[in-house]
Amino acid sequence: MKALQDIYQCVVDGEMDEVEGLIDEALSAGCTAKEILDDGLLAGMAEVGEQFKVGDMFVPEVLVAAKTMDIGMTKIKPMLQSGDIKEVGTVLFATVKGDLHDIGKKLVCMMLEGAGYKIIDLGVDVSPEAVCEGVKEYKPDLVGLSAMLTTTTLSMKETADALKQAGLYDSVRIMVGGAPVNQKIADEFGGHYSTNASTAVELANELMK
Ligand code: B12
Repeated sequence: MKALQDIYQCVVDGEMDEVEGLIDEALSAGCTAKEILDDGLLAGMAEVGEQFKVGDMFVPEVLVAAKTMDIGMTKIKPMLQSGDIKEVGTVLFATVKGDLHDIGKKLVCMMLEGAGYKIIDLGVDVSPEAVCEGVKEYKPDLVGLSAMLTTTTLSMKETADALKQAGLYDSVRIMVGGAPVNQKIADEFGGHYSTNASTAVELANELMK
């Protein structure tokens, strides 16, 4: 559909002033928030990823595309969350130390919030010590760690080790995700891996049982 194609192109071009208006147009044209997310915003970001990989886009352009995606996600967030949800658990989230990527993590947080979880997001480049402090302060049921760089997947294990040393490891279950992450990496520290924001909700529900 043209309205969704326009949102896709808007993300690729990093037209951050246009995205909210285009989302309104898509909604008026009958698109659902889920379609806007999947076929507009996420499809656009996937294209950005492809162009970045082959060297057709560079970091500054990727940043404005990411900002555009972020504005779009904030706009549709209330539409993806149903009104009357009872709280099912608390998840403390962090992008691990050394890593600044947060779009995927924000999306996972958004979906979990929509499914009734209370989210505490510590942000990006979060040290193992800061995660330990967060666990002490907020007493979450689950800890969600995100990493998008092969190198920063190591920070996940360091975070789990820090939780063990602080005697906090057994009080939480650790969910992990991000493009270079897999279950094999997660197995190294007793983590639970999930591929995307939808399956993350299923995983969280499973871990809460
Ligand atoms: C946007 C982006 C950036 C932006 C980030 C902006 C932001 N605020 O996030 C900027 C420009 C800052 C950036 C910088 C860099 N980036 Co970058 N970036 C990307 C890009 C293009 C898209 C990532 C994205 O947002 N995808 C969309 C979201 C929705 O998907 P996602 O993040 O995968 O998240 C989903 C799942 O992974 C999962 N998930 C994610 N987290 C979690 C957590 C849990 C608990 C669970 C269950 C699931 C889960 O669910 C999410 C939703 O479905 C990727 C390319 C790619 N193919 O991924 C490169 C990419 C990740 N970047 C890369 C690189 C190399 C860099 C830089 C080193 C570049 C440079 N030379 O400076 C720096 C590193 C900065 C740092 N220290 O972190 C490489 C990493 C290679 C590697 N394997 O190590 C990639 C793969 C590009 C490439 N092909 O080379 N980047």
